[in-house]
Amino acid sequence: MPQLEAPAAIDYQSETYKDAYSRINAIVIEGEDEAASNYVRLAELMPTHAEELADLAKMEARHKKGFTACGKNLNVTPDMDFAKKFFSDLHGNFQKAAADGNIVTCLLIQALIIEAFAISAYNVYIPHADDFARKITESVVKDEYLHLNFGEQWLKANFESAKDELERANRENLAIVWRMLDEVAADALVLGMEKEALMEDFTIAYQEALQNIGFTTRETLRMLTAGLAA
Ligand code: Y39
Ligand code: FE
Ligand code: FE
Repeated sequence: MPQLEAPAAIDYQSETYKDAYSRINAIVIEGEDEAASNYVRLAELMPTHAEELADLAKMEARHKKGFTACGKNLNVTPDMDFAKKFFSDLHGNFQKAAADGNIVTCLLIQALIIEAFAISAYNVYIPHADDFARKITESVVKDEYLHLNFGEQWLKANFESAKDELERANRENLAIVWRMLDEVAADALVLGMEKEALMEDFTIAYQEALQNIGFTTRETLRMLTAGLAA
């Protein structure tokens, strides 16, 4: 299969770049906004971790501000309607799990899947970003590792009781991420981000998180393929 290659030099003011940025920037702004509310919701569901979760929510709100500034800096208006649709399935699943008090599913969706998605996207973006956005994204991605770590630690401590729900939630949500990646691949490429790299970095971050929680390599491989086949 022929590989699409990212262009060597990027013109950040070209109409093509700004058009793609209007959707990717919106996705990131909306993602950070939903992440902030997801951690506020988790704080309600996990009273013994409320303070730490409130801190994570504050970080997400700060990330949203940073990325909003990145769009303004390029004179781009983010397409927020597109971004809301982009996240609607994952967001709906999070809200349903929260309403049912399924903390494990909430953590899998926000703290593992969405954080691993953010970590992969930001790391792939950084080498291709404009100077202003690069500095912001570099500081944001450090926080995202803390968020992933919060989910890992709690799920590791509760692994035996969480295991079945994790496998089910993985089956129900991982395929959504692959579809989201498909939907954004063409715009991401305009920003210098290749789909293969995004998939690879996401898989590495997510699989490593599952192993840190207590799944064996064999189990994580099965979980990743279950998501692909769904
Ligand atoms: O925890 C977080 O801060 C995550 C909400 C942010 C998600 C960002 C999602 C980035 C996807 C960008 C897709 C570009 C290929
Ligand atoms: Fe964030
Ligand atoms: Fe985060």
